[in-house]
Amino acid sequence: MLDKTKRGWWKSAVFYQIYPKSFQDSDGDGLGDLKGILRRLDYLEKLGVDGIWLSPVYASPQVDNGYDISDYRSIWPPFGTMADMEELIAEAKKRGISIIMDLVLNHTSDQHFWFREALKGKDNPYHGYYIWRTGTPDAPPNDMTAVFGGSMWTYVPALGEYYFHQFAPEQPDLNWDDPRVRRELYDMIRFWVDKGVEGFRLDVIDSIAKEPDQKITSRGPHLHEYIRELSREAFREEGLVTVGEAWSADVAEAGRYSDPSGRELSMVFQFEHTFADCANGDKWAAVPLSLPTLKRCMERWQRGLAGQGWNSLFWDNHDLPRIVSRWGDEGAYRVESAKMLAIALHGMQGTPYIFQGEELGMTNIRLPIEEYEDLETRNRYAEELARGTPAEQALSAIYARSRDNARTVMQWSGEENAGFTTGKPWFALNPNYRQINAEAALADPDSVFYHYQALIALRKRYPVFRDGDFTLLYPDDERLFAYTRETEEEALLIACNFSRDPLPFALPEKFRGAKPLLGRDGEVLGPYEGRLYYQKRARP
Ligand code: TEU
Repeated sequence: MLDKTKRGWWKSAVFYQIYPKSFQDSDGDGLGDLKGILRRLDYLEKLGVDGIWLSPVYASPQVDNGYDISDYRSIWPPFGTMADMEELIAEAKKRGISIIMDLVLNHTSDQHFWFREALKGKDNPYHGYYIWRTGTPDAPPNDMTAVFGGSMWTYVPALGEYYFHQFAPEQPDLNWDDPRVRRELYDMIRFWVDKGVEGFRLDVIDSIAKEPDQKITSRGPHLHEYIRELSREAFREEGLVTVGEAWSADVAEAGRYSDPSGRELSMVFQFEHTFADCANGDKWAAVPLSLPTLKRCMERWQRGLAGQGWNSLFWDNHDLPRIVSRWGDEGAYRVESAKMLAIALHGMQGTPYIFQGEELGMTNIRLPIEEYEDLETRNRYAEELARGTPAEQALSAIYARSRDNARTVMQWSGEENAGFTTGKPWFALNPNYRQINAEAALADPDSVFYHYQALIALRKRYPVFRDGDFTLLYPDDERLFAYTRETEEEALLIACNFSRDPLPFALPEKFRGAKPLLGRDGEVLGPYEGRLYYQKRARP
């Protein structure tokens, strides 16, 4: 059992991300909820995870599925009550599972009390909680385009002002330069710490410091000052784990966030690796994966943060397409590729995050365009058509990259609605649920589920997973991702075939005679086969 009062406990931990709306419904309204999560804690305990990153469950109009918060201190009623939240925290803790809440500190919903007040007038005390510029209806302060499309500025005629929003107009950015805003947010975080929450995921934390007039939307000059203050004022307990979402982070910046002496965060989610199959850094411009690009990226992050800071490790989350469909195989080698991808990721140094359904090898979905729910997806499709892109070309980009790929409801069984709800699911259910579901996985000792369970257990058993030095092998090979992790006492060898071709693989000299801890033995890696070798070394 990990001592969660000590800094760094998360270095041997594995976390699980729940997107509450799509995880488990308990009352038949077709929406996942807190009591549903409560019902699935034994499943998560069996998997062996040490914490749950819970995507937002706060009161919200749900324009962006909860990433538009209207009250940080109450629960969105369809998800349940505060008593349900307190019960979930307590029951999870009994199972050695920490609750890690998702904090959206960069912006609120436009329905938040603060913004409703701010709209009342320039002299309202809450007006300064947001970012305003005087202007005329036809001339926004500048031409910045919001993440979900349209201008980053929305005009309020009654005020003769624009307000700034990096995302939807319903998500006005908070003004972190106002110390009152920071104090309000710190107090709110302490409210959740006092309820027993043991960690936080920080939405777009790199954007809290910005200079909109210079078109700077992240990594503004005060960023690390604000994060240090946030940590000092709100994340006081040594054992609180914090992970900041930082799309703009490079290795050096991630080292600043996660350097323990800097007293900022435990780690960040960096996204460089998610562009290894994108043209020009555009997630919608899908191209075949360049494995050497991915490997070099992973090598840079592994070696760049070693001894400095700490890596998060993930393939999937609620914003990303599912990794089996993206870099594995949806067909004959789905299970094999899901296991291989798990080995490739979990063998590295860092804290792994498993997104709901990843442990089952769940896949992407293809829907008629009108059935997509995500505002980013819908806006993207409309924009593409408006600029003359052929519909089928626009749709194929959505099939590959829509965030809705991750938001299909969790596949618990082969029964109606995959056991997710007794009502009508709020969003799509992948028709492959009859073959891909938790019930079938638990009944199959060779399932992806038990493979993840084994990887989680290995991370706790062998210190080399936490401490081992990373060395990339065969960097230019287009199909093989192989690396070692070594300490004086132990060594790992990971060998993953990212292709459907059998791949000759000879053990490196130092591993001669080693037997795989996970995967098969032999001198050929099968299609999408992953292997993990472990070696105890005599001290020199
Ligand atoms: O995501 C930040 C973000 O920018 C992503 O939405 C990303 O840019 C996009 O998915 C790329 O296509 C965080 C949350 O994870 C996301 O769900 C929210 O929509 C967003 O912030 C706003 O809160």
